[in-house]
Amino acid sequence: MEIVKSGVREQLDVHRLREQFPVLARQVHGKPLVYLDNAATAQRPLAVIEAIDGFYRNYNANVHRGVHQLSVEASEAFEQSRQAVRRLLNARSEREIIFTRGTTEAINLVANSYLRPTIQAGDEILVSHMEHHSNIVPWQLLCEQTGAVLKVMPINQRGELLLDEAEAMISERTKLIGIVHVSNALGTVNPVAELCALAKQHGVPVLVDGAQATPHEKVDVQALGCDFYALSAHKMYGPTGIGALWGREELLEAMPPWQGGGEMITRVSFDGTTYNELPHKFEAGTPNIAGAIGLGAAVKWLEDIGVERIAAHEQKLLDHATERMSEVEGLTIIGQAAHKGPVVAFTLDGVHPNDLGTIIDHHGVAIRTGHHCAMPVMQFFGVAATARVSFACYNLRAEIDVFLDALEKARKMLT
Ligand code: C6P
Repeated sequence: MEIVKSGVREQLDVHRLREQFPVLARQVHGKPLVYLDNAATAQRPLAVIEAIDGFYRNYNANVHRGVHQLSVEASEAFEQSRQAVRRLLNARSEREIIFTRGTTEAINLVANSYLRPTIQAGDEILVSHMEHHSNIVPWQLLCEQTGAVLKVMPINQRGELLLDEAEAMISERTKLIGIVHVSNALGTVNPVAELCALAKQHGVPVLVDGAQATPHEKVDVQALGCDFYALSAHKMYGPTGIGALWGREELLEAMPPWQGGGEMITRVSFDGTTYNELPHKFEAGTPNIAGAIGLGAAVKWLEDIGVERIAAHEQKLLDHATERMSEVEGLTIIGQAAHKGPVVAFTLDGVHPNDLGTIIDHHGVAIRTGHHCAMPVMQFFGVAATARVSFACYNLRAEIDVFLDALEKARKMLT
């Protein structure tokens, strides 16, 4: 699949790539599907669908528990997926990769197991104004229960983090900084490495919400200098209900388990229990085995295609969409950062985004409308909701044109 010519990989053959995604061949309301809701969840390639199917057909068994052949095969596949996630993030060790239900659970794990045991009243947690609710509410819960304080790092009107102001907020009271790598609501790619370097000077750990980053760019947690990194498989062509938390081994070692049950122990008696080693200490109960295997397949698939090639293709789509959408009367793009992922959120004068989304859907085009689980950033921009198109490796320039035709028809109908 990988084509290398004199060291440079060729551009994506998007038409061929699309054949690997069965759902893209379907029609919606009698029109060819144009799927532009990839930030909500991407579609799955055959490699992922078949990996999950293959597990259930051929070697379905519980992991780490049986001596029988099926369990051995399932355990091997499960652990190979952990290795794949380790490679994806360039983590030092597979001991640092904890399977979770997704980004949300990964962040809750850090809130409950890393911060809760040590945080005191008056301590501070910093997050940016553009966070998804999953990087706000777990900290608010913790603050309510402990008297700690959640503080907001400001952004500008383009939707960029104000790094100097953020640095000025870091003090000896700061116990953690949470930052989204790529904003789902604006598309902003945050200067994570710079923020981590600043935080490090103050000895403050940084958790990165990578849900929207891993499908679009090469992530290297060691180069970023962060301490925790959260991801969801379903944003990167893998299944729902599975994701991962990466954490620095020394931090994870020192953290207590956050859920108790099978798998996370070495010995249990009524006199006391000893916990399993990393990463199993944080994986109580039977895990989402098929999901993890699907996630491993998604990582391998991304490696085969090449995230850099995907990013180059998506950048062209983003440029084309931004240019054409800027010409639409009454349309305002919300989120105009200099460095953006393939997301364009917008409002249209006098039109509710939900009405727009419904009409556009009748042209076969799937977009997302609403607050995108990022209400504080909507409040910052003074809007209740936006419409959002978000691109993936299989999207075509021509699909953006179909969307724009549908948008124009909707605009004429609604204004
Ligand atoms: N954003 C969107 O349409 P989960 O649900 O745990 O897989 O991911 C949550 C999450 C966390 N952070 C960011 C930046 C996200 O974009 C998301 C999911 C979807 O934008 C659903 S609201």
